[in-house]
Amino acid sequence: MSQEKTIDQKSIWEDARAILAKAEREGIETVWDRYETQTPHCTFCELGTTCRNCMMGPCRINANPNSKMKKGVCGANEDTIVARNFARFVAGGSSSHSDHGRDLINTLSAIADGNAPGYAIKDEAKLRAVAKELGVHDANTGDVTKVAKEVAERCYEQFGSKLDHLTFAERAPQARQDLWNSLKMMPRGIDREVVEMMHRTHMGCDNDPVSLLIQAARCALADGWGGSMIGTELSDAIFGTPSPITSQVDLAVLKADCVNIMVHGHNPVVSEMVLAAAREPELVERAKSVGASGGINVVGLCCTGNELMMRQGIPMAGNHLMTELALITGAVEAIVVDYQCIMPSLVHIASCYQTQFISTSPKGRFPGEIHKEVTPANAQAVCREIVEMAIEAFTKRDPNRVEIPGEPVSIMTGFSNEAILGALGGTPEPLLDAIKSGAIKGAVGVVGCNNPRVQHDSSNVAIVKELIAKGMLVLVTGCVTNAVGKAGLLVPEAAQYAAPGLRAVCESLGIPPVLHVGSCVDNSRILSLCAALANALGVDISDLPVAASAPEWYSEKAAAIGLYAVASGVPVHLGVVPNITGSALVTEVATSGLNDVVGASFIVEPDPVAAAEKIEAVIDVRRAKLGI
Ligand code: XCC
Ligand code: SF4
Repeated sequence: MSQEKTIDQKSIWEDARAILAKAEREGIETVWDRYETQTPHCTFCELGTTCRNCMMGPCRINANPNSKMKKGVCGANEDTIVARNFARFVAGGSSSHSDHGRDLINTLSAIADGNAPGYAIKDEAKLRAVAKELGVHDANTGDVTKVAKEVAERCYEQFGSKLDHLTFAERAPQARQDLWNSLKMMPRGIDREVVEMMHRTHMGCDNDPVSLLIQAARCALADGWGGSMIGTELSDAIFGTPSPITSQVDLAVLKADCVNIMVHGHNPVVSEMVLAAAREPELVERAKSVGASGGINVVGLCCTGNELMMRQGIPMAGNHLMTELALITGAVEAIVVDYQCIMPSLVHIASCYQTQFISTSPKGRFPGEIHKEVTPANAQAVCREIVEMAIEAFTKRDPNRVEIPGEPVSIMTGFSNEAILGALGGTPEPLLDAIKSGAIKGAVGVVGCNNPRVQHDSSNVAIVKELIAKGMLVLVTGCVTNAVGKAGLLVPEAAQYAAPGLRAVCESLGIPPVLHVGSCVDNSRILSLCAALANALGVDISDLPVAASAPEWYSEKAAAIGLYAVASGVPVHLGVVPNITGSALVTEVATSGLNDVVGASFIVEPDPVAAAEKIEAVIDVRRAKLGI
């Protein structure tokens, strides 16, 4: 039997605990309640040894010597089944990031066609730089709309079957590219790698666990160096490349005297336009006229929140496990969503209040929603309409049911690679010098989600504190951002918690020891930075004193990120055990065998303090090999 967790065991945060108490009082079910009813989980599924890939099954494997269930009906054993399941899981994640990237291409193309009113190319220099990389003729001097159209065409091509490698993979050091080619791991086309993954995992195709894992890595690389990288680069071109800016996190960024609009999901194409509409003076006046004296307050959740925060300084109300709680404050007029990580439970919770749940993408539909499809052509008008609906909802708010706990916490954000290198004088050399001298021991990307298996944000915060105390510069994305922001680690003053060398570097530059580099697709920024550092040093990424960590991950996308990082030569810590342990072979390959193949592997360790030590150990070995 699972044990009911106390409120304090559910989350480390006061704002979360206050609203969890409100949820109990108001009889509203949350993700933690449902987690409890679902546990203990099915052991076969946790081990990864269930297969539903055909109608001779479903099959379950029990590898125990006394068991008769050692093979599925078709004869597949636990190694094949575990590898197939993990591979499909990764394909799901790669698809999500990449299909998001595709929406940016559609938007860029529509801008070039003059069919996207309200959108623009805010960073022409970035567009031209990307155009040059993609081999666009006249990238530097051509007419900007023509260049934009060409960039869109080249990006669409990255999804197809005609290329032998993705263009952005050329950013990786030559040694890494050669390795990918020799392993048949070089990503060719983004859609192609996903389709091939689904094909290979059909009954009676690829049954070799190692071969399956190599294709899974190729599929993940197509995400990191393809779909996600396109998403990041085109978002920068359209909405501007982030530069340092201050903002706030915590539920307290909701304001009692405002029409509160929350954007949730992933794609800035929707959230940027909601923000633009919310800033229209006429709509602000209308909000005031219905009694919202503070006007309109747009706040973010999850990754689209990260996108708006990085570029516009828009505050974030919370991360994954805060999404339900944010609605239970009773202070939200509209939650506007696109896709990914949007719990369907939000529709019901919204219906308990004045909150309008508005979906905007045909790819993200929710029974009980209000659906307002947003396209590049209609976004301006539809987002205006959405803001009007929120203003109307304010008139139905019950002030007696509003509770906004806590205080906003200040943070610094906007650390794109351009901004990081810019702060250092435009080249990677000063950063490399700080790493060589040991002032900075290494760099660790701490990324990913929340998961009700783990006390909310406990591991996210603990591991980052440990790492900076060990002298690691930490880069954060996604839902970890909110965790470390609330912990006070995203401000320059947090340098006091860092090891002396790192502290001195941060103080001289006026930067935090933990840099917010964006949303989850923006993990591609970390890949590009690693590539730039490795190229400047004349080594491979697998030689760099770098690592990554996903302390509280839950999603298929996180698995894709983890695998593309490992396949790029970055060791990855996972704080939640993946469902692969039913195969000794797959577990061995993931946690050690991959080292001999790609120069990095997974470190599975639920305890954050032990995990930080293991990450440090890997980085120490790399430093010793480099002779620094
Ligand atoms: Fe989702 Fe991107 Fe995870 Fe957060 S970090 S729970 S994937 S929103 Ni992307
Ligand atoms: Fe069972 Fe094989 Fe079908 Fe999977 S593919 S369900 S193991 S028969």
